[in-house]
Amino acid sequence: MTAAADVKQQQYNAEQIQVLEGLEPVRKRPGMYIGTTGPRGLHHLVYEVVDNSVDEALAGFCKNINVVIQKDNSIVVEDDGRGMPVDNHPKLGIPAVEVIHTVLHAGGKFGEGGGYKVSGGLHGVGASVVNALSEVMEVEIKRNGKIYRQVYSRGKTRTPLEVVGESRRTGSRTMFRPDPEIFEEVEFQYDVLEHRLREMAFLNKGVKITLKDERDGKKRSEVFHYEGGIREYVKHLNSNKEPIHPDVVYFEVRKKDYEVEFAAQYTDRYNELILSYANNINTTEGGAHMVGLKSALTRVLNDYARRNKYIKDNEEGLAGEDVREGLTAIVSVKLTQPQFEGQTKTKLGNSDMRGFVETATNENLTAFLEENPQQAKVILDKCLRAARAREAARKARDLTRRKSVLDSIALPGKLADCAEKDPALSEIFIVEGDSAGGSAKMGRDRHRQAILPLRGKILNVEKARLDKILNSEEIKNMITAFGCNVGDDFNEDKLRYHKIIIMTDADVDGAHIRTLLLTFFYRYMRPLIEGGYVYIAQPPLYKTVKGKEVYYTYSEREQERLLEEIGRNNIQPPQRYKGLGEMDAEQLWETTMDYEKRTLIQVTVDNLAAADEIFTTLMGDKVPPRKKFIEENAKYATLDI
Ligand code: 0RA
Repeated sequence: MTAAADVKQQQYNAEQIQVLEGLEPVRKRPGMYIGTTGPRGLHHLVYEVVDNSVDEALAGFCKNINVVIQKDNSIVVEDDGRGMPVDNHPKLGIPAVEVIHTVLHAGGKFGEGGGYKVSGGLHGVGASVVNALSEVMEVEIKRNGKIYRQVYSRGKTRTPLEVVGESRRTGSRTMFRPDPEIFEEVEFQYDVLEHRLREMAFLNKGVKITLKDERDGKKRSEVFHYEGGIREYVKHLNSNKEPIHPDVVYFEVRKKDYEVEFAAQYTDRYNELILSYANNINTTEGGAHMVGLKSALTRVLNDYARRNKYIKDNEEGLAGEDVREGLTAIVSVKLTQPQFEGQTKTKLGNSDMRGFVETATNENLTAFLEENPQQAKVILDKCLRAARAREAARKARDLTRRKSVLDSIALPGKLADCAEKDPALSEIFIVEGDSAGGSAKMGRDRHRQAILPLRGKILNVEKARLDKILNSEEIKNMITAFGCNVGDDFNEDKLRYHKIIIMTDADVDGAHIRTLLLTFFYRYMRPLIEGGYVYIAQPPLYKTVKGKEVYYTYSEREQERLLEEIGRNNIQPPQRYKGLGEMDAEQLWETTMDYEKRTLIQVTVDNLAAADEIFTTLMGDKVPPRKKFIEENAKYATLDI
């Protein structure tokens, strides 16, 4: 560094002190800003940076966004927008780009931009937080015929903004490497970025996003670019399902301060998949836009059905669930002042969105039905069938209620219940097969562990409606044992065990039964999964005896490592467990059920769209995609939904 530059840097640092202090809290309590310092928080850094480029694209100034995972696990995000502003900030007296990167919540306050800032991840905290949590961050800006560069690290400015070259283009390029002092794991997962970037491209039609992995042995790249936007998103979600009408219903309505986009298509399925977004954020808790949409759907289909004599004057109308059966839909709103509420801040609070979405849907969906009477007929027939099935299910349920099966205190005969009455302290093992069930009953802690053996495979709920599902003996047993009922009658407060543990063999059949169970929970008892009550037990794969020592290992890799460690001589031939049934009661307790020694995998749903895709693929009708999925994922020991 030259002397002049040195002096400049020192002055610069002096002026900076107040600003620099601004990011210390982020390093002290990263969770407050990015949720977690686990993998989710790590990937969140990328979204923060990409969001800024997407905003530039939505403002109409940028078409291409390139994201690269570099060899050293650093990330580059490059766009062809106007370039971040470099002029000195009037109050702080430092370049605006530096303010963006070193002052908390400074993002998005510069320039007019000609549009509103819409994107912004769940936490919407901006580039300064990424700087605070990166071991190095570098920006390069092409603007005013020049190339500017500045380096930051751990929240601090490392070099002044310098001109490093010339260019006739404009744009911004950001590189950052997450700080290993902050994150438990700094390796990016291509699949995770792929999923979010594809979603961003669907939600912002016309924007071209590329993702490239340059790491050794992982080289991959993809382009996400959808002129049709969420229309193509719906087609993508339905690609493994059978749509019952050819056109995706689509409309877009823009007002001064907000806009709504909607796309939908019915399939021959029984479950609904409606994804809602506000400013590109997946509002999993719904909110005003979702309420407006649902009420318009019910209204429009009922009005159309009556006008066209699908329903007679004296007949009862369609319920909300009838008009949503088999529906795949996306509603995406963009607004200037979003209010996010709810437990996970994913519920849109702005009440005027309700009327706005409702009116837009009323008008446009009515127009679609009027203009496409043949498609309208297919849709109405489907809704009417759903209504009749609902009525049949209600009658069946009333019948079983009177017979006091579901609501009674009569627990299933196969259940070996625990003594504990406090659900928070109780757990239930759903065990594959009567023989393993027998061992589990003998080996368990009777005080707190209940056992429910299942015989063979349970019904595939993906291919049946609730009325048929409720006739299945195995499913009835589970519902009664859990105590919390099912479907719309589900009541979390009545749940009798706060850990529901699926224990199946470590083979293909075991995986299949596990998937059938998870599909049932996901479709009909979703709060169980959302509440974190569902777990998967990990039985061992190998037992190895050497001298007096007995070792259990849970994967091929672990077994290899063990043999390296203890040596391969003088061991009894390792026993590979083919199923839980081969273990006696004591072994099952010791390896899989003992609170101290066991490993349980908690089942979570990060992402509704991804989960729907997995269950549709695994349990649906189309064989080729299922085969492909199983081949691609066979290496993973557990189903990560
Ligand atoms: C505000 C004003 C201007 C550019 C940007 C923001 C901008 C920010 C980012 C972040 C990533 N890429 C970006 N591209 C642009 C400039 C306003 C003007 O030219 O008058």
